[in-house]
Amino acid sequence: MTDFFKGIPAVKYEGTASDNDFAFRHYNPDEVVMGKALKDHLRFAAAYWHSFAWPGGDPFGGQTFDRPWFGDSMDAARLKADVAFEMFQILGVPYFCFHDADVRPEGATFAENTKNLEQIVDYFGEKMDATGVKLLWGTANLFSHKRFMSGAATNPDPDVFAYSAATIKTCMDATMKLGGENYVLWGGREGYETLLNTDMGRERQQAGAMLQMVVDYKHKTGFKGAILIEPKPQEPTKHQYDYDVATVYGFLKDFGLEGEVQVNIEQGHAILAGHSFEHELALARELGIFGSIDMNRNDYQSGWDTDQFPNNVPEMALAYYEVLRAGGFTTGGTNFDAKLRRQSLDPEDLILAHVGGMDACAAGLKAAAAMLEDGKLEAARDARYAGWDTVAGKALLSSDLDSIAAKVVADGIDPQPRSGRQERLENVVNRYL
Ligand code: XUL
Ligand code: CO
Repeated sequence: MTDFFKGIPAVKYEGTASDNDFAFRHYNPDEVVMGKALKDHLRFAAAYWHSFAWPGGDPFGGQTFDRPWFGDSMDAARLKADVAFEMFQILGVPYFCFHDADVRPEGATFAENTKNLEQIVDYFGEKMDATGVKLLWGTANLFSHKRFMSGAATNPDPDVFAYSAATIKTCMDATMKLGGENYVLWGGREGYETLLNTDMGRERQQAGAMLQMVVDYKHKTGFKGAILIEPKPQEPTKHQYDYDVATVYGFLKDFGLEGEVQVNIEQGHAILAGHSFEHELALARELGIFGSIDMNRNDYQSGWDTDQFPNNVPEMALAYYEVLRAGGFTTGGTNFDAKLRRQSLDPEDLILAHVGGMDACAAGLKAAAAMLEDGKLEAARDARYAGWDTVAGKALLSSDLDSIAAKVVADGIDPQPRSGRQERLENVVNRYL
């Protein structure tokens, strides 16, 4: 045991009447909702990078957090792992997620990086066995080191493509060794700063070739997890290629990989793309590529990726409504890709941030389940489209313009506007919150 979280008890469910800051009010892991325990619906994961690797900097100032594991040694990496697993246990999160660079010191060479990663993976393996905490997904950080400043797969320099491919292999190996349920690809700097120096056609082909290699490696190794792309429209580059769910789907179709790769949708990225989170979730579901979610929230005033812990229950409810309509998670889960504010210095801030986020998600999911089970919204949706379930409605979609024109004249078709009843439906939603 380290003493980092000294005095902080394991967080338990105490219900809405509780006055204890270190208790869940809504997240009762074993409570059954729609035939499934809440913990199995939500599949919470903590993100290693924000909670343990981020020093608290922003564009105007550097490190604010003073953590005993900051430093570039294997000892520091092991201490970081000790504290991380203590947090997972205090919170009762069943999963975690990591990038290679979050968990191991940067070596002088690629081989040294790989050795450092393998050592820490073994250390994780022991801790996972001892605690029962599992890996939701692993990924490669192909964006922080300066070698990736012009991209990874989409770099103009083939050596960077090679270095990136080799790094992805080591990270997929690490993920598989730890029984990870997904492997994520967020295109950190796969985009451009200016078209004046960018060959977009080439870069797109390079990204397609890399993704094909990832899929080939999955099949070659027998990895059972899902390969997930995480869309984001901008930041760090001015224009990221994996802009949003629709763009990623177009890319997957182009390379024939739409049956192989799904998406990890992040709340804040959806907002940056000018969408709602629920829009991105619903579209992924309709396209058959829904995989997992990164849960956080952006400050709507700031226009950048603030990665705050979620606390807006009405938004969570609409998001989990779409997750439930997708049939819930299979390999995916709810990863807190969220960080503290840089003034939140204390160990307890880290715990309470997660407690609030987990509770907001649980409250949202329960509201979403009640909305779905009561069926009012779905009944209204079905009624709105009922005409398409008639014989005449169905026949239209396989007809032709000549026949339809003749039918409109013969039947005297004269459509009458009908209310979309939006306010009524919004009022219905509010009754569950
Ligand atoms: C960046 C982001 C990443 C990915 C994993 O905005 O969301 O942390 O989730 O690389
Ligand atoms: Co993310």
